Amino acid sequence: MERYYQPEIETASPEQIKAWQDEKLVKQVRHVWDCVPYYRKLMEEKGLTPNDIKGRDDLHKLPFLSKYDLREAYPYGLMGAPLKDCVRIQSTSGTTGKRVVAFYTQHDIDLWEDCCARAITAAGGTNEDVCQISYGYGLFTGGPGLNGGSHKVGCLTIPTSSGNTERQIMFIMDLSATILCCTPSYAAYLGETMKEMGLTPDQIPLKAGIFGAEAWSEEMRQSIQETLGIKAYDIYGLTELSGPGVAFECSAQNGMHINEDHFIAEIIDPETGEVLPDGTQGELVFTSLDKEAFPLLRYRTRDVCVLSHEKCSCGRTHVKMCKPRGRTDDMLIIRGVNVFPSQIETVLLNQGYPANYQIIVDRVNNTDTLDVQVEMTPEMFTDNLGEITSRQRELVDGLRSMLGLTAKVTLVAPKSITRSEGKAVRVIDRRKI
Ligand code: DLL
Repeated sequence: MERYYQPEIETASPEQIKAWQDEKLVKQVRHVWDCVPYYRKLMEEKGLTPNDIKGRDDLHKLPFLSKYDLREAYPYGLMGAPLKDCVRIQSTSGTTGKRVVAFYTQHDIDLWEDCCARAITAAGGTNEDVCQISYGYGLFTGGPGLNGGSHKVGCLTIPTSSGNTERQIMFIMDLSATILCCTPSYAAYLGETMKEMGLTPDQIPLKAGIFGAEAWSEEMRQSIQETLGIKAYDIYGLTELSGPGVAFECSAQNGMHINEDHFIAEIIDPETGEVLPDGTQGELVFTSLDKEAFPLLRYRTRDVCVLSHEKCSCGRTHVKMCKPRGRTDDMLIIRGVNVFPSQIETVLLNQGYPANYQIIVDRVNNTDTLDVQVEMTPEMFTDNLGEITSRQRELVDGLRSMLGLTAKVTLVAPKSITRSEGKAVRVIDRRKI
């Protein structure tokens, strides 16, 4: 039986959801106009006033916000509530320039934790569960967000934070943790370590995992599910909008429901800004409807995604987003070909390799080079050169048919690629240096 944390919201009719969004958007635009001079100016430049926005159908008229604006307005310029009403900041590192700093009132934290509680409940969590949170705590939103959600569901919460793998495993085993929350790359590492310790899936008490904060393929899901003997659920979010829980997966495990009572999602053409129809791939844009302290309208995430309004078997009615296929700024252009790291991961895992790899891009004699370093599993490890060469050739062929590019593949010894405890660093692009 499917369980919901807030059934009346999560299974509301599309008409009801639209009515909520219409009403909240009108209020939010007024709030931003009154409290955020930075955005008011952007609206004025387009000749808009709050009266032009009568509901969701007018959303496309509003100007976009992007990381550029966050940097311009850093730190307080996009704040929508007086400092005295704000109780928290969270922050994430950007690849360039200033860190992103987001603000929260107590109301904002409450709604954020509700979203995380919905995600935990969708993964089967109840107050009978022991939920270990191995996302980082601190400025990163993963730990604090899921911690709050876990409390709301009533789980016994273990706030281990990330790192100290031995202690993580000790707590999972000693306290019989049933739900694990961490990045998928760290879940894979925990699984690998437990396997080496001789633990079989049936000896591991975990039943579900809530993994996100970075891209991970379906193949990686299968592999984590098998090693840990769990169901692995995806969770999506970003600091600018609150953190984890903007969208989460349900029992159908094929896309994440976006919490549409709090966020309106759009897919746009990243080049032209034009709104694209359902089922078309493009850049994901979010409007937050209830945030008081950091009320972003039409925020461009740079995540490449597809939305679907197809009916879901879990009974939830909120729109689903697919696993992000990469970021517009993650996409590598190698010899003119668009390459997402997730495509490379799919080929590797399909051929039985673990998700421990690194992609090194360089430019030699004015030509881009793509070098994929892949770890062998202990079972594959051999000093038979012929065997290694033939394995490498198989991977080169697989990558060529996926990407239309010839890559150099180097097989490396098990455990030789550094493991991450948070978001994994998969790509080293030396062309920028
Ligand atoms: O990563 C929030 C989070 C914490 C989400 C824990 C899920 C679990 P940021 O550090 O601001 O916030 O990074 C946000 O991470 O724009 C995506 O590019 C990426 N991302 C987040 N979740 C997923 C996911 C947190 N499930 C950025 N799949 C986003 C793929 C994800 N990418």
